[in-house]
Amino acid sequence: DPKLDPFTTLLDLKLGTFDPERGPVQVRTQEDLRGFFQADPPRPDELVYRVMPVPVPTENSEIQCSTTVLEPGTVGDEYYMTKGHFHAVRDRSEIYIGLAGEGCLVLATEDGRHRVEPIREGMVNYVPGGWAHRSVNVGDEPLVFFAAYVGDAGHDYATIERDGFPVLVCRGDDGPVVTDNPHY
Ligand code: S6P
Ligand code: ZN
Repeated sequence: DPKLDPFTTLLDLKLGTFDPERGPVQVRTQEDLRGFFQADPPRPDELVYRVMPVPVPTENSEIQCSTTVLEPGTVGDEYYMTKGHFHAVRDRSEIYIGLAGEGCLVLATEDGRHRVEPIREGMVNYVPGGWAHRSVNVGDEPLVFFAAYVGDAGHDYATIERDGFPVLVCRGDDGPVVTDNPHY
């Protein structure tokens, strides 16, 4: 017998909000990102991003989805970004769809390969299993994207907190600059 009943929610394609909301909104402040940015947070209480979830059972047979709204800003030279994670079950994949703003998706494998892909309205990013992923807001407006991923993927933040990503995305005089992470 099916485990779930069908449901429908309305996604605001500009704001990334769901109506009705399906689950508790996750809020991440500068303080929550201490240790992920190179610099200490200058304004610990300031909002960096929110995740709006559509919770379903965390099983391989389901598809989780959520939207992320990442504010514009910097800590030191680094643009506001998500913590970033590997999926706890390493081979689980994910799809992002850009809804608003201007962003970068930084991806890395455990053996240190990396890629930087654009996130923009209408762009579909494929995140294959085995690639850690972090989104970065390189624009002046909120970066909004929709994500769908395998239900039992889970999140491994500890590896990123310890090692970081191979590259940093920083504000330069003529826009974003991708540099090697000296602490990786
Ligand atoms: C989940 C997916 C996104 C992120 C969200 C926040 O697999 O990749 O929904 O959870 O963008 O980023 P993070 O790294 O704090 O989970
Ligand atoms: Zn993910």
